[in-house]
Amino acid sequence: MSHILILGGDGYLGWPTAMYFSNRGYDVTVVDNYFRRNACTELDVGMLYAVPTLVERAKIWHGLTGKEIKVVIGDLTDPEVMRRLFEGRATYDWAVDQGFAGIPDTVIHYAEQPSAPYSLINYRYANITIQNNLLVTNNLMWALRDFSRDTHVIHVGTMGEYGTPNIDIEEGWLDIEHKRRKDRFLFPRQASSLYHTTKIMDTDLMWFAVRMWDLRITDLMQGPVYGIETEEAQSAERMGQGGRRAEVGGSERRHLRTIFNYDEIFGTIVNRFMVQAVVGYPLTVYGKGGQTRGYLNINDTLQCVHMSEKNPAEKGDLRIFNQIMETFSANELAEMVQRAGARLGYDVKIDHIENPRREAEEHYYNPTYQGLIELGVEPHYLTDEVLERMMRVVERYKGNIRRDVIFRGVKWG
Ligand code: USQ
Repeated sequence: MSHILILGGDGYLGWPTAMYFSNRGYDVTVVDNYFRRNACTELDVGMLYAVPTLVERAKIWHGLTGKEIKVVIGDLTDPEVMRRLFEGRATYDWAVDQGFAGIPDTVIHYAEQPSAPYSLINYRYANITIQNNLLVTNNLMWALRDFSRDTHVIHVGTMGEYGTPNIDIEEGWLDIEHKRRKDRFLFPRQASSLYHTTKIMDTDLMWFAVRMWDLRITDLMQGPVYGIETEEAQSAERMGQGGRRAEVGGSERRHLRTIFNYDEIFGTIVNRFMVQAVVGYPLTVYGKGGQTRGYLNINDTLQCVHMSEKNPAEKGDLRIFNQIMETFSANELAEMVQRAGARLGYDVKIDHIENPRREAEEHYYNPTYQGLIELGVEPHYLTDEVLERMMRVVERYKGNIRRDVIFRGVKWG
């Protein structure tokens, strides 16, 4: 059985990824230091619902499915914590079988501070972002160099590395002809937040490691993700409610849904707009609303990671895919949420507020995103029906939604 190590296994993408692979028969180990939860508490951002700890979630998952997800709680900026995972010295905070899970065949690297606004609150949060993101990536590269050069790394990067250039965005690389000579380079990158800049630096660290040590790495340039339900969380909930495993119970606290943020710091635009629509908060379109990005459903993140795992990069290759399924402007998203809200009986208003970010509000945007489709990914598109379904889930937690965390105005300029 293939062993998958998920760094950042407690996050919005980490936990659904852990269940997804566990459900498909992989041996899964997750590592996390609860950075995201602690930051949410420190900044008092509120979440749509409470989620059990990673250890509790792994126990619930085991109770429902009989499958084991090994859990390590640790800070991967500490090189020893990283290296133990490859040497058989890791201490599991929860595992049925405490034996060494073995050198991972694949590492999925999500263990990063993921918020652009967080990285620009002040110099302290800027430093936390730089320190966490670069040290974790560098520690991983050195652990692979020293213990396992064959392990395939799937790193989740970001489309924001490219910024919004006035030319078409290729998948990671660009062929350049200069003074009649040709070469291939990383596509020019110019991020508009410090967080996104750390992802550029990650790519550089990984590209260096590939050139020096022949590692095999897939870097997924992901756009903003939306969504709340994944197949595993839904079926776990059904099992809990149906009493098939009565000891697990169906109480709201014990569900296996992913962490869901709707605040300005950790919430992404579609998730934020759905929550705003449900509580009658005018949708917070920043500035003119022409900002266009590539978006994808959380279920497509899982598919993309799975397809990348099944078709690993070659040794000595930094393979880059643009991980988006379609593009929308902020205005288009607001109009879609308004229509979906109307179907549920909400009179959704759209506001254009002063943009707290420094970004182009009207720009050319034409990214290529063929590589993952060619590997077999089948996109789920964002439609009014999909939005309506997601908003019905959000509605169930309406009583938890705090209006005061929706907009605080972290200024970037
Ligand atoms: N926006 C609004 N109103 C809001 C929130 C956002 O108009 O209330 C706009 C922003 O100005 C921006 C766009 O929507 O132009 C996307 O913002 P976002 O907060 O959804 O996403 P972003 O800050 O870019 O970051 C998110 C994830 C990050 C990931 C990135 C992919 O937090 O981890 O890397 O999406 S990408 O945007 O392609 O770089």
